[in-house]
Amino acid sequence: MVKKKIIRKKVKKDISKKENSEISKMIKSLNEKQRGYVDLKLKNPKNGEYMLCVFHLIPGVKHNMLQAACEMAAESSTGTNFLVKTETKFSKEMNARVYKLDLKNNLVWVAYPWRLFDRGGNIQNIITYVVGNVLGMKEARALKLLDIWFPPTMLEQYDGPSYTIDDMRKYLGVYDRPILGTIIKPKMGLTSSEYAEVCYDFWTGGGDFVKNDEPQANQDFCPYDKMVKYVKEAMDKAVRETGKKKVHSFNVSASDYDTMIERCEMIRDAGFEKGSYAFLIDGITAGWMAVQTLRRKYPEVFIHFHRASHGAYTRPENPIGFSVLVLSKFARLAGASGIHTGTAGVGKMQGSPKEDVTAAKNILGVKEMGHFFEQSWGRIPENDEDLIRIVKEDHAHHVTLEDDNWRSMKKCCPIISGGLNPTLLKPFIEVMGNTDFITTMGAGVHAHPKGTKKGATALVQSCEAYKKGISIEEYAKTHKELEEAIKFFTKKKNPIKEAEENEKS
Ligand code: CAP
Ligand code: MG
Ligand code: MG
Repeated sequence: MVKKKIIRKKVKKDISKKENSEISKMIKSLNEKQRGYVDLKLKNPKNGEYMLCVFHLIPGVKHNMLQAACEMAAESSTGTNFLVKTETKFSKEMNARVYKLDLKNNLVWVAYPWRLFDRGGNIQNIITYVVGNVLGMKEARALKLLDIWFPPTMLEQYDGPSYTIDDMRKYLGVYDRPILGTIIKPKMGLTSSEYAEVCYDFWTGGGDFVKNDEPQANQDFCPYDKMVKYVKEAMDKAVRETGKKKVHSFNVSASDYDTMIERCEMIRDAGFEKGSYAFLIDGITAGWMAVQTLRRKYPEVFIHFHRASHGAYTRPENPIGFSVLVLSKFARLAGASGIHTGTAGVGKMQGSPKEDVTAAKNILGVKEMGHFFEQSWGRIPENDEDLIRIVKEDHAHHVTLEDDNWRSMKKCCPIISGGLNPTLLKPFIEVMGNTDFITTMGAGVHAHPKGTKKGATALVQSCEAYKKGISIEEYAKTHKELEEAIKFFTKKKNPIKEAEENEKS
């Protein structure tokens, strides 16, 4: 055994020696401009000055790995394709710098002075830098931002979530289980009253939470104001009949700011009590400005980030873009109360436990390991007077550390959806490892042989079975709706095996 260890150690040492000599050759190949964007001896990148990124990078034909990395660091911070005469001593201090390389795995670590970014906490600005022009650069055949790390002083500039799943749990009186939700289906085409009918059926079947689907807006066959009105009536009726609080997440995405706000105000004027409604925003297509506007204008509302179109950046087979983890971390920074993080391949969407569960855990926890960085979302080091002074003096939009020395960004909850059904709830919880999420099942409820109400009841029963530690098959013997769901939805293959096979493929 010991012999094997020594050999392994020796092999590792030889590889790093070989890698180091390759890197020193690459350093010599850099032109004057590129040399301004590398510092492989950067002391303590986590000193609080830098936001750190890890990219997967495959260089274009004309560049070696380090040259391509420096070109990418330049274009994503202060530079362009030539060294300009207008550079100053200070502007060079704002250069992003490549500080680590892993040639074997095509990985590049880049430190961004976070003073580069728009003060007051602007996510759109950061994304425009680090996954903006660079995604179109010839110097990179593959460029994907895999993980990102924010220093405590930078975190202080960002809102983070305000109304969280904990507040929703208090409102609903739902604690030790996922919040059980649905998306009304068909995705589009119901009239406002038909839409509200389906909400009523789900809520009286035992469900907690209903969301609009991502394309819901002000279609002529389902006018927004009527949809809001009828949903309110349906909710009031369901609350009366069940004695349980209910929540509806309204899609407020719109063509422009005023229309988005008009929709938010329409919902609030319809008489929904605080906690009974959430604002859903198509964060990728409506944009980060919309997400942050909702967070800042409505801190007492659950901001629900739907991520339609994210696949263009995040699908594992895409060589260009960013990971689900990165998207989810940005959503927490922006102040989304919850974001869809995927079903780890258990549902219908492409995904994997490694990708989706890592993202889900990183937006829930106060300190979590990502793909490369351990991100603490909390406590500024009390012993670091300088950092605290800078933060206090900073003219950011909100003063921090004024009267408390504990400052943790609140949790952003995973919203788990996409091809799930009652037979997949337990398998997903086992992959996830906790029940601190909202699950929304569309077809998984409305395709139930006996319709929405029974579909909701089957979902509730599958959750009851999980809580009792009984298999759904066993529980179905005395719970008809679940029995019918199992018959209808059961896939031949085990969903976990399928997820693992997906991951390998
Ligand atoms: C789910 C869904 C959601 C997806 C989005 C849909 O419906 O409404 O938009 O969950 O994917 O339109 O597909 P089903 P993700 O439950 O009928 O699949 O959650 O991965 O962002
Ligand atoms: Mg949808
Ligand atoms: Mg999903």
